[in-house]
Amino acid sequence: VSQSVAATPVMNIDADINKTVLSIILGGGAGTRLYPLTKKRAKPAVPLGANYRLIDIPVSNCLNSNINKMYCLTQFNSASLNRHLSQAYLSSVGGIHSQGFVEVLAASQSNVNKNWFQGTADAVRQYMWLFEEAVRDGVEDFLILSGDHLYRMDYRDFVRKHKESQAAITIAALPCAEKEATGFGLMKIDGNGVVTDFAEKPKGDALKSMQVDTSVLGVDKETASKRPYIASMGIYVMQAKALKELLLNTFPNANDFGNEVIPGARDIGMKVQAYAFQGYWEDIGTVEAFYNSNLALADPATAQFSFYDRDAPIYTMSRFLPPSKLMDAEVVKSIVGDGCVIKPGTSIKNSIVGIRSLIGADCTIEDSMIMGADYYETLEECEYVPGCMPMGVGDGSIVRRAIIDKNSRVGGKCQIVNKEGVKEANQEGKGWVIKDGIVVIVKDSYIPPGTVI
Ligand code: ADQ
Ligand code: ADP
Repeated sequence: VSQSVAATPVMNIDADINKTVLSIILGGGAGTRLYPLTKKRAKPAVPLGANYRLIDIPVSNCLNSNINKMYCLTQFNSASLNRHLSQAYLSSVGGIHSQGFVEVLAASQSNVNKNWFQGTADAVRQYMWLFEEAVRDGVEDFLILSGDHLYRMDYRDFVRKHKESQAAITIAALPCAEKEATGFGLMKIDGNGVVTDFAEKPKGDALKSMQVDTSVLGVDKETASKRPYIASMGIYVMQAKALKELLLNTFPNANDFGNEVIPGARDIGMKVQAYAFQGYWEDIGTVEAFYNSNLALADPATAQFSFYDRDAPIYTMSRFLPPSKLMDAEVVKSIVGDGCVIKPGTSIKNSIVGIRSLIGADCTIEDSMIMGADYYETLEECEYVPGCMPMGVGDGSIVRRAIIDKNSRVGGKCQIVNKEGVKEANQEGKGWVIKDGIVVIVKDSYIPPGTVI
């Protein structure tokens, strides 16, 4: 919209969004659900879709929505997360004119409380003193996001609806099926979209009682009958002054948004509004959901999220890697990241092969996510490793239904296939864990040649 056109109030909200909205990304608690992917890194740094990291999703959504002030709250600081954010985004958000930033705030850095964050609301409370500085500079609303969601959303519409309804809190919502409903915060809303009832992860009768006709969200009758619950996406716009009041005065001991602050706000008569989101959205915060969503990206029949979007690209670090080299390999329904080398005779199906992956000759990789490596090794470095095994997958290995985390060395003629078909196992000492039947090779592990898992 050109500056000379008289702006309506609605356009002002959009134009000013980079001054009036501060985004707060909840970057992960104890990190148990995605463990062992979070063993050596903060959750937002977990690799996604061959070239990306989880944090790229909310940060890109913010940038594409003209929001350039972002804090990411994590339990601990991670070199890779800070490096990734500064290298990927500083040039686009920083600078004297844009005054934007993407910064990691770790629990122990707080000057108020040296404890770990006790939950999502507690994490925001511990940094309220810093967010208040943004409020003094003109921020009116906080956009609270999660670090482990896969979706594309224009937050401008979300913020605009929030402003128009003058709600204290607006919750992004979508219709959801009975099977998943118990894992979410569920709502009932009136004809104006005002939340009249909110229950966090209810079970049994309490769950049943949250059933509604979700056609109020604008979906067709058939979808409404298959998805009879209104689920919170855990994504909120909150008035800065309302949130301060809630966290510091009304509920000073509340640790969680979903369990305590949101139902509490409604109970004390604050206006809590639902915002109907149309489109694909997935919480990928468990190993199984993470694995399934990654693999789904590679298959056009199942892919619901596209990285190929001209108007709303997903950004990441520019690594200046060479193109991938495939030497007489068969690659079917797979995504191969930058800088990989795949040797002859290897077959890759339904898989994600991440940056700098080295895959030996005559390997079979199926239904797997190989995350790749953070750097290329030199021959000297490799000599310190027993058997001089390079990072990557050695010749003649079979990998099926597995996640191989970064910088791991899987020797030649290994079988990473969950041979005994177990659901859960923990062999961290040996460098692997099985979760939901998926073998996860822990980051930096060494799996000797011939190992069968
Ligand atoms: P959950 O995702 O189960 O439900 P929670 O575990 O509180 O809620 O996590 C929300 C987000 O905050 C996640 O991205 C998580 O990693 C992060 N987080 C958790 N603890 C944190 C901490 N101490 N510090 C920093 N970040 C932390 C929520 C809502 C539900 C909603 C679902 C949708 O409570 O109502 O339906 O999200 O997925
Ligand atoms: P993450 O949080 O993903 O575990 P780290 O914070 O441990 O990542 O750092 C990974 C980064 O460390 C890589 O980008 C790489 O530059 C560097 N790195 C780690 N180990 C080595 C090594 N042996 N040689 C060179 N660089 C390394």
